[in-house]
Amino acid sequence: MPANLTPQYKKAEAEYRHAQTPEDELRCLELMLREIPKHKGTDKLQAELKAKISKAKHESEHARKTGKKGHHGPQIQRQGAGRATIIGGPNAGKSQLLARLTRATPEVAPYPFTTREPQPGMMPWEDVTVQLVDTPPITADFFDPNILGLIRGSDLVLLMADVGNDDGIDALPPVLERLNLTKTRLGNQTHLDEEDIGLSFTRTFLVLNKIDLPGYEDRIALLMEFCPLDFQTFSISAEHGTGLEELRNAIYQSLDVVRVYTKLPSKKEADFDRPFTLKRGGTLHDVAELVHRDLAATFKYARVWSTSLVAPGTQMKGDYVIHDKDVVEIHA
Ligand SMILES: Nc1nc2c(ncn2[C@@H]2O[C@H](COP(=O)(O)OP(=O)(O)O)[C@@H](O)[C@H]2O)c(=O)[nH]1
Ligand SMILES: [Mg+2]
Repeated sequence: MPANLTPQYKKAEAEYRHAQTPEDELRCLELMLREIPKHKGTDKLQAELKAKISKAKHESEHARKTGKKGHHGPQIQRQGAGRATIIGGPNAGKSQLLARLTRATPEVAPYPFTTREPQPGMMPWEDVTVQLVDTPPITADFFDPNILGLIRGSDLVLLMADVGNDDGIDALPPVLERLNLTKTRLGNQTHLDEEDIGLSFTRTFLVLNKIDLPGYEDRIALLMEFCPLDFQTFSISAEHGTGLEELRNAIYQSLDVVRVYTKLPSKKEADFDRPFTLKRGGTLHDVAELVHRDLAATFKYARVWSTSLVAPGTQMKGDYVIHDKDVVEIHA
């Protein structure tokens, strides 16, 4: 029987994937259990949620007692409109890509394992930013488990392969094999498995790097033959900059967010420096929540300036769906 999961459930599920601490995880799981449609088709899912809740309670208790925060390894706070994590074998050009798309200055070197810890950087896109996280390489012998938490908390994974060298394409299958041994997988879309909520898929782009080197076309053809992947694919040269703007745009577009500028009733102008971003389909109510939890509770109406509305400053209710670049003035 199909589970017919509701949008409310899916929202709770998305939050769960981004949970950074055991407490947060517990809160999201309880919300998921509350929101899950209660019928035969979701029996298994409900049982799993209950099991996860009791485990999360245990972990949260443990964290409180020992004073340890979280269990996902070194924490990198999510920032910006979303997060994309860069993974791949050694020397794929992961750090070079981070250096190219952000202001971060990771070490880029022609030998493996230069990157030992995940490192974030902020990628500008128009007037917003997206967090990119560079990671240590994944090989048959080396796998930093912190990568799993990062992938789960990401909106997108950039799976990189070096198509400039024969070793480069050989390094890709072990990355997938290592991940397939875990419950953190790469996919075409981001979702939790409906049968097993522990199994998480994160949307992935395949990024083929070093197309400035000769013979890359043959290697791409070979790679597609022995390692067919149906991920959206980009061919770039991180060093020379080829294909980077297309990739930058696709990374932002994949987040599927809209921008909204807030304006105080007492001010003439909106705050155009720092837009909030929210998932496409988000409402005025969601904006109020982003500004402040209390504001969501006391929200009365908002005046909205939008290309989707004829009159500027129209009064709208909480269920108004935000369009990109709307200006809103919330009244509580
Ligand atoms: N020819 C070429 N070399 C690159 C490119 N991107 C990175 N490299 C080189 O590949 C090596 C590994 O790059 P790095 O970013 O450290 O790889 P990482 O181990 O995946 O982080 C360095 O010597 C880089 O200069 C590229 O687009 N073309
Ligand atoms: Mg590196």
